[in-house]
Amino acid sequence: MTTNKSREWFARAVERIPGGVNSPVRAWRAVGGAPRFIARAEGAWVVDVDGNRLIDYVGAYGPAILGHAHPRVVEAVAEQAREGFSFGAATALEVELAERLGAAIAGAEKVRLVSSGTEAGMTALRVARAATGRTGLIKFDGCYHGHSDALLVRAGSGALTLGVADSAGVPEAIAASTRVATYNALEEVERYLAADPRGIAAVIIETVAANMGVVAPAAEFLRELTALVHRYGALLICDEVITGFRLRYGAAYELYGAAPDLIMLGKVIGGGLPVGALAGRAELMDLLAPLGPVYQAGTLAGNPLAVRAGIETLKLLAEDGVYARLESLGARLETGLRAALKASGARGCVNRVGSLVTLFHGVEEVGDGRAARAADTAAFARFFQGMTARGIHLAPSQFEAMFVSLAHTENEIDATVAAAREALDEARGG
Ligand code: HOZ
Repeated sequence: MTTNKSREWFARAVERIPGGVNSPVRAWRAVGGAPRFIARAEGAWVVDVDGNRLIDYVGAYGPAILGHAHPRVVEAVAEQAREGFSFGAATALEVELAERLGAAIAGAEKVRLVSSGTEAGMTALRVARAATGRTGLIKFDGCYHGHSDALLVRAGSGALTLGVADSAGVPEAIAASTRVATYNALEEVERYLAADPRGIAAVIIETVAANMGVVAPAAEFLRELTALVHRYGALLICDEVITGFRLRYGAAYELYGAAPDLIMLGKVIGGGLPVGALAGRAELMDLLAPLGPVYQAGTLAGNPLAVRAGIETLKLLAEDGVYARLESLGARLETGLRAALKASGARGCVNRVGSLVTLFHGVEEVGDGRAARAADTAAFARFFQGMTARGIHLAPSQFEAMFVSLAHTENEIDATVAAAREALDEARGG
């Protein structure tokens, strides 16, 4: 498959855009070569500027749960565009989305719409600090909550892929307020809390980690974490930017017995347009301006096009059988990838929760950030090249999930598994 045009565009891109990309996760530095430039996408497929069609598992890093350009979402956005793009004023649409989120998520008594998951995280932390009068934060190694200063410590996603998990430019004093615990290790959280019982404002966690590859919370971990955090008067923030409305209609934390005070949302709730949200208990959310003293704002917050796309997406996700279908497609991919690993004799393991899947190379089991970092990234790079050559579009990192959508069919999953089998054989020199 020729990729000349992608390479030409990349050569132009690097002249004007740092690294040629507008988000580091899109770079191919960890796998080698020039990134594919995507011209369009439909259903489970993306088409690059050279005209190659590929089965897509990037899924826009999460939003594309219906597949790309679902006709009903396209129509809703087009209809809204004719009414105007942005007003800088309150709209009925924002109320409708906030009501839908509130009805679907226990604990989302009030909702503030923002434009990205990063803003949701930054605001969550500010509210938590204002509410508790404390500054300390505990996060988990390998979890990623956007790129605000305090949260870019031992971060996952592109920061992990590119080896900049502790970003330059974050003031030492801010980074020092963040403690990092091992995902699934309750005793480490307890140690931090006991060492500074009145200093920790919040503990923030991805309900299911999906920015160090997919790592599920251990049984009872989130329930026990909730009790522990509250015992010390701190707040629990569940980051549901990836998992919200992906693993069930609502927040995933309800599957695991957690009871957060604040909830971060994004991705699916914007249907592929820029939307994030902070939700939570009313008395905390009412600390936000204009009611309270915590300032947060955004020219495009609650943007009508984005909110309309989100509402239409949620309506489609509320239909019967949606999450059973995603579970069944995810399970088929998991089983197929496991069989491909076994048949090729390659070392690795497959982690899956619902429609989030990761094949870790070179390791037998991954349950936390340290185990994820032990994965064989060189083997992943070879696998990635084999998959892209066979028409399978993966994120260019061992540490990003594969996102299965409702537009994928059994045929596409099976073709992916067949490609994986060949790519694994090839990567081992078979
Ligand atoms: N959480 C996303 C990927 N894991 C972020 C996407 C991005 O940084 O562009």
